Amino acid sequence: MPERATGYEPATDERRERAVLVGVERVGDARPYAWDIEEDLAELARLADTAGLEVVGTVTQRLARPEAKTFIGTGKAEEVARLAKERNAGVVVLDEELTPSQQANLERLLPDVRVIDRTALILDIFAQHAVSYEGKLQVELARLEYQLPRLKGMWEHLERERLGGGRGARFGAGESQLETDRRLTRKRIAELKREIASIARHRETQRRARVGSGVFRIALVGYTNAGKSTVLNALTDAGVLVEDKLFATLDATTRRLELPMGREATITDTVGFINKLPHGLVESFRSTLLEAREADLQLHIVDASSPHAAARVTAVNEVLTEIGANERRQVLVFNKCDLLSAESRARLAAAWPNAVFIAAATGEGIDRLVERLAQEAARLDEPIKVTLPFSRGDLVSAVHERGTVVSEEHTPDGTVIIARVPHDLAARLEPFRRSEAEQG
Ligand SMILES: Nc1nc2c(ncn2[C@@H]2O[C@H](COP(=O)(O)OP(=O)(O)OP(=O)(O)O)[C@@H](O)[C@H]2O)c(=O)[nH]1
Ligand SMILES: [Mg+2]
Repeated sequence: MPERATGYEPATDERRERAVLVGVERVGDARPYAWDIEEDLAELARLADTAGLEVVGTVTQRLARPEAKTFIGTGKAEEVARLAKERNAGVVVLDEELTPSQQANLERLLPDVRVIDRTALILDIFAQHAVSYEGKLQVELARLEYQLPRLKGMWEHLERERLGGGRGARFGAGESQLETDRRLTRKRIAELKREIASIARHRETQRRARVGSGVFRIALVGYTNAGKSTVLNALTDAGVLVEDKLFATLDATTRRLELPMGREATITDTVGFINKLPHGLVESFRSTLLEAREADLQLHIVDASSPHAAARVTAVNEVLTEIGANERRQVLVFNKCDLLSAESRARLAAAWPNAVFIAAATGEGIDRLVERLAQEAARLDEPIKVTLPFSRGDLVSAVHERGTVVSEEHTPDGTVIIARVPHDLAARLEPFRRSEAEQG
């Protein structure tokens, strides 16, 4: 099977490979928070940097619709070729997902460089950052799915080199080699899907156990590098990896969290999202993202210092919709507030009145966040109406400590309390419940 998984391998020596970036500005993009081309390119440059490339130039093109055959126009492709040559770049990165034939056609127009797209770049970063067995399988699956329709182009390229570009190269032994490659790739894809499904079933069993326990479940979601892992570390002593790079976290980590009033919660940190997140990755990481879909609460962490915070909130919510996780209750948390001016903070607070403002790195606002989490957990409390005998002062105290008391009355039979309490306490109070009729 060919080793060129996505067409781009990070340089192994100290010298970073030089890359030219190509951004496409969509004319007439009517999305509510359209991304401007500068932001797109700045993000692509960060992706390229994270993947180990050195950005030596950028080219942009305004397009109403991509060219069917080559995505960018042929004139633009010539400009890219000239710049790549001038800057001695070996790679051209296009900020969109190219179809396999567009990629092959562009490579023909740019014979001296390798052409890769945004998807290949993101896939390579994921491959470099995958740590767990499951994460590695998920990334391999996404890469092979990406690679499968591109096998022909890659093979043709190799074969041309080997046979010096003779016409006959397309037929004969090579063709069957291609068929073998495709068959092996399909077989591996099927194996990976089975293995991932089996791990997902195991996780499902653990997850079910948590659902049944009545513990409040929180999922951290958000744009990559927003500070999700830092928030997890600030709330628990999870000690998970925090890094100033994109997609530092790929695996899901779940920790227990004690909330005020004796409420138990779990909080899960997982893979971050990005604008134009490749669909194949979302698919193969579906099981890891399940927690976001089933949690009682999503804590949506936003890098408040980004001038494009609002567009990123939209991008994250789009991915959540894609995985069917858009109906969960969500609290927006603006992080990195230490980097904000007072004016920007006031502006954000006015635009998002229900959001929480914190700086996870300094600990600022973490108490307020915990308080908010407790309030959110309390929303799921059960209403109860009980009569507690005077001998059960312990239960009366528990209701006061852990629940919200609506009314309390001392009667000859005991203390009659109407309150909202966590599920486990409600279960302990079950023997003392009184029906409406009894209460009179
Ligand atoms: N100034 C400042 N930096 C922060 C804050 N919180 C996190 N950071 C930094 O932001 C960067 C990313 O933080 P992470 O916690 O790794 O972000 P993440 O959302 O988990 O990112 P991925 O796992 O890569 O998607 C790190 O360099 C953190 O130190 C904050 O409150 N203030
Ligand atoms: Mg992280």
